[in-house]
Amino acid sequence: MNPILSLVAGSARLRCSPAVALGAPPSGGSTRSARLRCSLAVALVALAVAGCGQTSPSGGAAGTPVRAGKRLTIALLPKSKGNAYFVSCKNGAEKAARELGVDLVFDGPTDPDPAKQNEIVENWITLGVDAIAAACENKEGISTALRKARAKGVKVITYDADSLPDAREFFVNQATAQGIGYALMDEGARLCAQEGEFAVIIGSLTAANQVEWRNYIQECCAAKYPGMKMVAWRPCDDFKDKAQSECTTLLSAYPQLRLLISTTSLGVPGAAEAVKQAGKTGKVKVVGLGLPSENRRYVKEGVTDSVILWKTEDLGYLAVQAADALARGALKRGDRSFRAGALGTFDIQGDNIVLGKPFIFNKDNIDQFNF
Ligand code: RAM
Repeated sequence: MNPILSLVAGSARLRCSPAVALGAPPSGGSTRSARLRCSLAVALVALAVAGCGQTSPSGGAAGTPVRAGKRLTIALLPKSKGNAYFVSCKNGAEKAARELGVDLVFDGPTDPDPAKQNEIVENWITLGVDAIAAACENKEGISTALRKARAKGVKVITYDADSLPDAREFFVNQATAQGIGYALMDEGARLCAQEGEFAVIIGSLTAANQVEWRNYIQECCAAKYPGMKMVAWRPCDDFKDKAQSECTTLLSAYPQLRLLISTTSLGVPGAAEAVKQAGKTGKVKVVGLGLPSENRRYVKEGVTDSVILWKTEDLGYLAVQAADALARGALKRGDRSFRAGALGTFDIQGDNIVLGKPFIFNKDNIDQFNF
Protein backbone atom coordinates (compact mmCIF):
# COMPACT_ATOMS: atom_id res chain seq x y z
CA MET A 1 0.00 0.00 0.00
CA ASN A 2 1.25 3.48 -0.79
CA PRO A 3 2.56 4.87 2.52
CA ILE A 4 1.99 8.44 1.42
CA LEU A 5 -1.19 10.15 2.41
CA SER A 6 -3.35 10.48 -0.67
CA LEU A 7 -5.35 13.66 -0.57
CA VAL A 8 -7.14 13.08 -3.83
CA ALA A 9 -9.37 10.27 -5.02
CA GLY A 10 -8.28 9.35 -8.53
CA SER A 11 -11.77 8.25 -9.52
CA ALA A 12 -13.39 11.62 -8.90
CA ARG A 13 -15.53 13.06 -11.70
CA LEU A 14 -13.54 14.98 -14.29
CA ARG A 15 -14.18 18.71 -14.50
CA CYS A 16 -12.52 20.73 -17.20
CA SER A 17 -11.93 24.44 -17.72
CA PRO A 18 -11.27 26.12 -21.05
CA ALA A 19 -7.79 26.87 -22.27
CA VAL A 20 -6.49 30.23 -21.09
CA ALA A 21 -5.23 32.40 -23.91
CA LEU A 22 -2.11 34.42 -23.17
CA GLY A 23 -3.15 37.90 -22.14
CA ALA A 24 -6.81 37.03 -21.91
CA PRO A 25 -8.64 37.43 -18.64
CA PRO A 26 -8.82 34.26 -16.57
CA SER A 27 -12.07 32.68 -17.57
CA GLY A 28 -14.44 30.74 -15.39
CA GLY A 29 -16.94 29.60 -18.01
CA SER A 30 -16.94 26.65 -20.35
CA THR A 31 -17.29 26.52 -24.13
CA ARG A 32 -18.19 23.73 -26.50
CA SER A 33 -14.79 23.71 -28.17
CA ALA A 34 -13.06 23.86 -24.82
CA ARG A 35 -15.08 20.85 -23.69
CA LEU A 36 -14.09 19.05 -26.85
CA ARG A 37 -10.43 19.90 -26.34
CA CYS A 38 -10.82 18.73 -22.78
CA SER A 39 -12.33 15.39 -23.75
CA LEU A 40 -9.58 14.84 -26.29
CA ALA A 41 -6.95 15.75 -23.73
CA VAL A 42 -8.41 13.34 -21.20
CA ALA A 43 -8.53 10.59 -23.82
CA LEU A 44 -4.93 11.30 -24.80
CA VAL A 45 -3.81 11.25 -21.20
CA ALA A 46 -5.58 7.92 -20.70
CA LEU A 47 -3.86 6.52 -23.80
CA ALA A 48 -0.51 7.87 -22.71
CA VAL A 49 -0.86 6.32 -19.28
CA ALA A 50 -1.94 2.99 -20.76
CA GLY A 51 0.97 3.08 -23.22
CA CYS A 52 3.33 4.02 -20.45
CA GLY A 53 2.47 0.79 -18.65
CA GLN A 54 3.87 -1.22 -21.54
CA THR A 55 6.83 0.68 -22.78
CA SER A 56 8.40 3.00 -20.20
CA PRO A 57 11.72 1.97 -18.78
CA SER A 58 11.64 0.91 -15.15
CA GLY A 59 13.67 2.31 -12.29
CA GLY A 60 13.76 5.82 -10.90
CA ALA A 61 17.33 7.00 -11.04
CA ALA A 62 17.92 10.62 -11.96
CA GLY A 63 17.29 11.23 -15.65
CA THR A 64 15.01 8.23 -16.22
CA PRO A 65 11.24 8.02 -15.94
CA VAL A 66 9.71 6.31 -12.92
CA ARG A 67 8.62 2.66 -12.86
CA ALA A 68 6.03 1.86 -15.49
CA GLY A 69 2.44 1.18 -14.51
CA LYS A 70 2.89 2.51 -10.97
CA ARG A 71 0.41 5.05 -9.56
CA LEU A 72 2.40 8.25 -9.17
CA THR A 73 2.61 10.41 -6.07
CA ILE A 74 3.21 14.10 -6.66
CA ALA A 75 4.08 16.39 -3.75
CA LEU A 76 3.18 20.08 -3.90
CA LEU A 77 5.06 22.47 -1.62
CA PRO A 78 3.61 25.96 -1.00
CA LYS A 79 5.61 28.78 0.57
CA SER A 80 3.06 28.56 3.37
CA LYS A 81 -0.10 26.51 3.48
CA GLY A 82 -2.16 29.20 5.24
CA ASN A 83 -1.66 31.64 2.35
CA ALA A 84 -4.89 31.89 0.29
CA TYR A 85 -2.75 32.21 -2.83
CA PHE A 86 -1.39 28.70 -2.33
CA VAL A 87 -4.73 27.30 -1.17
CA SER A 88 -6.03 28.38 -4.55
CA CYS A 89 -3.03 26.76 -6.31
CA LYS A 90 -3.86 23.59 -4.40
CA ASN A 91 -7.43 23.59 -5.75
CA GLY A 92 -6.10 23.55 -9.29
CA ALA A 93 -3.50 20.92 -8.37
CA GLU A 94 -6.21 18.64 -7.00
CA LYS A 95 -8.15 18.98 -10.21
CA ALA A 96 -5.11 17.98 -12.28
CA ALA A 97 -4.41 15.05 -9.93
CA ARG A 98 -7.99 13.81 -10.35
CA GLU A 99 -7.76 14.03 -14.11
CA LEU A 100 -4.38 12.30 -14.24
CA GLY A 101 -5.16 9.63 -11.66
CA VAL A 102 -2.18 10.50 -9.47
CA ASP A 103 -1.96 10.90 -5.70
CA LEU A 104 -1.34 14.45 -4.55
CA VAL A 105 0.36 15.35 -1.30
CA PHE A 106 0.10 18.99 -0.27
CA ASP A 107 2.18 20.14 2.67
CA GLY A 108 4.14 23.21 3.70
CA PRO A 109 5.02 25.43 6.63
CA THR A 110 2.08 27.04 8.42
CA ASP A 111 3.80 30.41 8.04
CA PRO A 112 6.61 31.13 5.56
CA ASP A 113 9.60 29.21 6.95
CA PRO A 114 12.44 28.08 4.67
CA ALA A 115 13.89 25.63 7.21
CA LYS A 116 10.53 23.91 7.50
CA GLN A 117 10.31 23.68 3.70
CA ASN A 118 13.65 21.84 3.68
CA GLU A 119 12.42 19.43 6.36
CA ILE A 120 9.32 18.64 4.32
CA VAL A 121 11.37 17.95 1.19
CA GLU A 122 13.70 15.64 3.18
CA ASN A 123 10.63 13.82 4.47
CA TRP A 124 9.26 13.38 0.94
CA ILE A 125 12.61 11.96 -0.20
CA THR A 126 12.39 9.38 2.60
CA LEU A 127 8.80 8.53 1.71
CA GLY A 128 9.77 8.10 -1.93
CA VAL A 129 7.41 10.44 -3.76
CA ASP A 130 7.78 10.40 -7.55
CA ALA A 131 7.83 14.15 -8.15
CA ILE A 132 8.04 17.36 -6.17
CA ALA A 133 6.69 20.75 -7.26
CA ALA A 134 8.08 23.46 -4.98
CA ALA A 135 7.37 27.17 -4.50
CA CYS A 136 10.64 28.30 -2.92
CA GLU A 137 10.75 30.70 0.00
CA ASN A 138 14.54 30.74 -0.07
CA LYS A 139 16.06 30.22 -3.50
CA GLU A 140 19.51 29.09 -2.32
CA GLY A 141 18.34 27.50 0.94
CA ILE A 142 16.05 24.89 -0.60
CA SER A 143 18.29 24.00 -3.52
CA THR A 144 20.45 21.53 -1.57
CA ALA A 145 17.41 19.51 -0.53
CA LEU A 146 15.97 19.59 -4.06
CA ARG A 147 19.28 18.48 -5.57
CA LYS A 148 19.33 15.60 -3.11
CA ALA A 149 15.81 14.64 -4.20
CA ARG A 150 16.89 14.62 -7.84
CA ALA A 151 19.92 12.47 -7.03
CA LYS A 152 17.54 9.93 -5.49
CA GLY A 153 15.45 9.81 -8.65
CA VAL A 154 12.66 12.18 -7.60
CA LYS A 155 11.60 14.49 -10.44
CA VAL A 156 11.68 18.12 -9.37
CA ILE A 157 10.03 21.22 -10.75
CA THR A 158 9.49 24.59 -9.16
CA TYR A 159 6.45 26.82 -9.54
CA ASP A 160 5.66 30.39 -8.43
CA ALA A 161 9.16 31.02 -7.02
CA ASP A 162 12.23 29.30 -8.44
CA SER A 163 15.20 27.50 -6.89
CA LEU A 164 18.70 27.60 -8.36
CA PRO A 165 18.39 26.20 -11.91
CA ASP A 166 20.41 23.02 -11.29
CA ALA A 167 18.10 21.99 -8.43
CA ARG A 168 15.09 21.42 -10.70
CA GLU A 169 14.22 20.42 -14.24
CA PHE A 170 11.65 23.12 -15.08
CA PHE A 171 10.23 26.25 -13.51
CA VAL A 172 6.47 26.65 -14.00
CA ASN A 173 6.40 30.42 -14.15
CA GLN A 174 3.17 32.39 -13.79
CA ALA A 175 4.32 35.07 -16.25
CA THR A 176 7.68 36.52 -17.16
CA ALA A 177 9.30 38.48 -14.33
CA GLN A 178 9.62 41.45 -16.65
CA GLY A 179 5.94 41.24 -17.61
CA ILE A 180 4.93 41.26 -13.94
CA GLY A 181 7.27 44.09 -12.89
CA TYR A 182 6.28 46.26 -15.82
CA ALA A 183 2.55 45.58 -15.37
CA LEU A 184 2.77 46.73 -11.73
CA MET A 185 4.76 49.86 -12.55
CA ASP A 186 2.61 50.79 -15.55
CA GLU A 187 -0.56 50.46 -13.52
CA GLY A 188 0.91 52.40 -10.58
CA ALA A 189 2.13 55.18 -12.89
CA ARG A 190 -1.27 55.39 -14.55
CA LEU A 191 -2.95 55.84 -11.16
CA CYS A 192 -0.56 58.67 -10.21
CA ALA A 193 -0.60 60.41 -13.58
CA GLN A 194 3.11 59.46 -13.82
CA GLU A 195 4.16 61.79 -11.00
CA GLY A 196 5.49 61.31 -7.48
CA GLU A 197 7.21 59.11 -4.96
CA PHE A 198 6.35 55.51 -4.36
CA ALA A 199 7.41 52.60 -2.13
CA VAL A 200 7.38 48.85 -2.68
CA ILE A 201 6.49 46.00 -0.32
CA ILE A 202 7.97 42.62 -1.22
CA GLY A 203 7.57 39.15 0.36
CA SER A 204 10.90 37.85 1.58
CA LEU A 205 14.37 38.99 0.56
CA THR A 206 15.36 35.43 -0.31
CA ALA A 207 12.41 34.62 -2.60
CA ALA A 208 13.56 34.78 -6.21
CA ASN A 209 10.23 35.91 -7.60
CA GLN A 210 9.86 38.86 -5.21
CA VAL A 211 13.32 40.29 -5.70
CA GLU A 212 13.17 39.92 -9.49
CA TRP A 213 9.78 41.62 -9.70
CA ARG A 214 10.99 44.51 -7.58
CA ASN A 215 14.04 44.91 -9.86
CA TYR A 216 11.80 45.10 -12.93
CA ILE A 217 9.57 47.69 -11.24
CA GLN A 218 12.68 49.79 -10.78
CA GLU A 219 13.84 49.18 -14.36
CA CYS A 220 10.44 50.11 -15.77
CA CYS A 221 10.32 53.28 -13.67
CA ALA A 222 13.78 54.36 -14.85
CA ALA A 223 12.96 53.60 -18.49
CA LYS A 224 9.47 55.05 -18.73
CA TYR A 225 8.53 57.34 -15.84
CA PRO A 226 11.05 60.12 -15.16
CA GLY A 227 8.49 61.89 -12.95
CA MET A 228 8.34 58.98 -10.50
CA LYS A 229 10.80 57.81 -7.86
CA MET A 230 11.03 54.68 -5.72
CA VAL A 231 11.96 56.12 -2.32
CA ALA A 232 11.90 52.89 -0.31
CA TRP A 233 11.17 49.19 -0.41
CA ARG A 234 10.63 46.80 2.48
CA PRO A 235 10.14 43.04 2.93
CA CYS A 236 7.07 41.89 4.86
CA ASP A 237 8.02 38.18 4.78
CA ASP A 238 4.55 37.34 3.47
CA PHE A 239 2.76 38.55 6.60
CA LYS A 240 -0.19 40.88 6.11
CA ASP A 241 0.29 42.48 9.55
CA LYS A 242 3.95 43.17 8.91
CA ALA A 243 3.07 44.72 5.54
CA GLN A 244 0.56 46.95 7.30
CA SER A 245 3.03 48.13 9.94
CA GLU A 246 5.78 48.71 7.35
CA CYS A 247 3.37 50.77 5.26
CA THR A 248 2.24 52.77 8.29
CA THR A 249 5.89 53.63 8.95
CA LEU A 250 6.48 54.51 5.29
CA LEU A 251 3.44 56.78 5.19
CA SER A 252 4.76 58.87 8.05
CA ALA A 253 8.42 58.77 6.93
CA TYR A 254 7.53 59.90 3.38
CA PRO A 255 4.65 62.39 3.57
CA GLN A 256 4.83 62.99 -0.20
CA LEU A 257 4.25 59.30 -0.96
CA ARG A 258 1.70 58.88 -3.77
CA LEU A 259 1.72 55.12 -4.28
CA LEU A 260 2.33 51.78 -2.56
CA ILE A 261 3.08 48.75 -4.75
CA SER A 262 3.07 45.26 -3.24
CA THR A 263 4.64 42.33 -5.06
CA THR A 264 3.24 39.87 -2.53
CA SER A 265 -0.42 38.99 -2.24
CA LEU A 266 -0.32 39.35 1.53
CA GLY A 267 1.06 42.85 1.20
CA VAL A 268 -1.80 44.32 -0.83
CA PRO A 269 -4.52 44.19 1.86
CA GLY A 270 -1.83 45.13 4.43
CA ALA A 271 -0.95 48.28 2.46
CA ALA A 272 -4.63 49.10 1.95
CA GLU A 273 -5.39 48.83 5.65
CA ALA A 274 -2.45 51.13 6.47
CA VAL A 275 -3.62 53.74 3.95
CA LYS A 276 -7.19 53.52 5.21
CA GLN A 277 -6.19 53.87 8.86
CA ALA A 278 -3.91 56.80 8.06
CA GLY A 279 -6.91 58.57 6.47
CA LYS A 280 -5.10 58.71 3.13
CA THR A 281 -7.62 56.90 0.96
CA GLY A 282 -7.38 58.29 -2.56
CA LYS A 283 -4.29 60.38 -1.73
CA VAL A 284 -2.00 57.35 -1.65
CA LYS A 285 -2.82 54.79 -4.30
CA VAL A 286 -2.46 51.05 -3.71
CA VAL A 287 -1.71 48.47 -6.36
CA GLY A 288 -0.19 45.00 -6.17
CA LEU A 289 -0.29 41.30 -6.94
CA GLY A 290 -3.33 40.21 -5.01
CA LEU A 291 -6.22 37.79 -4.93
CA PRO A 292 -9.62 39.28 -5.79
CA SER A 293 -11.09 37.63 -2.68
CA GLU A 294 -8.60 39.29 -0.29
CA ASN A 295 -8.92 42.73 -1.84
CA ARG A 296 -12.54 43.03 -2.92
CA ARG A 297 -13.49 45.07 0.15
CA TYR A 298 -10.68 47.61 -0.35
CA VAL A 299 -11.28 47.88 -4.08
CA LYS A 300 -14.97 48.61 -3.47
CA GLU A 301 -14.12 51.20 -0.81
CA GLY A 302 -11.76 52.89 -3.27
CA VAL A 303 -8.66 52.31 -1.11
CA THR A 304 -7.07 49.92 -3.58
CA ASP A 305 -7.49 50.82 -7.20
CA SER A 306 -6.55 47.59 -8.84
CA VAL A 307 -4.97 44.23 -8.16
CA ILE A 308 -3.06 42.24 -10.70
CA LEU A 309 -2.82 38.45 -10.81
CA TRP A 310 -2.93 35.29 -12.88
CA LYS A 311 -5.41 32.50 -12.31
CA THR A 312 -3.82 30.76 -9.35
CA GLU A 313 -5.82 27.55 -9.80
CA ASP A 314 -4.34 27.25 -13.27
CA LEU A 315 -0.85 27.66 -11.83
CA GLY A 316 -1.40 24.68 -9.49
CA TYR A 317 -2.99 22.69 -12.30
CA LEU A 318 -0.08 23.38 -14.64
CA ALA A 319 2.50 22.51 -11.96
CA VAL A 320 0.95 19.07 -11.36
CA GLN A 321 0.56 18.42 -15.07
CA ALA A 322 4.24 19.26 -15.61
CA ALA A 323 5.41 17.19 -12.63
CA ASP A 324 3.39 14.20 -13.84
CA ALA A 325 4.68 14.48 -17.42
CA LEU A 326 8.25 14.76 -16.18
CA ALA A 327 7.85 11.68 -13.96
CA ARG A 328 6.40 9.69 -16.88
CA GLY A 329 9.16 10.80 -19.24
CA ALA A 330 6.68 12.72 -21.40
CA LEU A 331 8.36 16.08 -20.73
CA LYS A 332 12.06 16.59 -21.32
CA ARG A 333 14.60 19.38 -21.40
CA GLY A 334 14.70 20.81 -24.89
CA ASP A 335 10.95 20.47 -25.48
CA ARG A 336 9.50 23.67 -26.95
CA SER A 337 5.90 23.26 -25.87
CA PHE A 338 3.88 21.33 -23.34
CA ARG A 339 0.28 20.14 -23.44
CA ALA A 340 -1.26 20.53 -19.99
CA GLY A 341 -4.54 18.62 -20.09
CA ALA A 342 -7.63 20.81 -20.19
CA LEU A 343 -5.61 24.05 -20.16
CA GLY A 344 -4.16 23.37 -23.58
CA THR A 345 -0.64 23.89 -24.87
CA PHE A 346 1.97 26.16 -23.32
CA ASP A 347 5.24 27.51 -24.68
CA ILE A 348 8.43 26.43 -23.01
CA GLN A 349 10.98 29.26 -22.92
CA GLY A 350 14.31 27.62 -22.10
CA ASP A 351 13.50 25.76 -18.90
CA ASN A 352 10.46 27.91 -18.04
CA ILE A 353 6.90 26.78 -18.73
CA VAL A 354 5.02 30.06 -18.77
CA LEU A 355 1.37 30.31 -17.70
CA GLY A 356 0.60 33.66 -19.35
CA LYS A 357 0.26 37.37 -18.84
CA PRO A 358 -1.15 38.80 -15.61
CA PHE A 359 -4.65 40.28 -15.57
CA ILE A 360 -5.89 43.47 -13.88
CA PHE A 361 -8.88 43.32 -11.53
CA ASN A 362 -10.65 46.55 -10.60
CA LYS A 363 -14.03 47.61 -9.24
CA ASP A 364 -15.68 46.98 -12.59
CA ASN A 365 -14.74 43.32 -12.87
CA ILE A 366 -13.61 42.06 -9.46
CA ASP A 367 -17.00 40.55 -8.60
CA GLN A 368 -16.64 38.11 -11.46
CA PHE A 369 -13.78 36.30 -9.71
CA ASN A 370 -14.01 34.24 -6.56
CA PHE A 371 -10.45 33.11 -5.88
C1 RAM B 1 2.53 35.74 -2.27
C2 RAM B 1 3.74 34.86 -2.47
C3 RAM B 1 3.85 34.33 -3.89
C4 RAM B 1 3.54 35.39 -4.91
C5 RAM B 1 2.19 35.99 -4.64
C6 RAM B 1 1.80 37.04 -5.63
O1 RAM B 1 1.43 34.96 -1.97
O2 RAM B 1 4.86 35.56 -2.12
O3 RAM B 1 5.16 33.85 -4.10
O4 RAM B 1 3.57 34.87 -6.20
O5 RAM B 1 2.25 36.59 -3.36
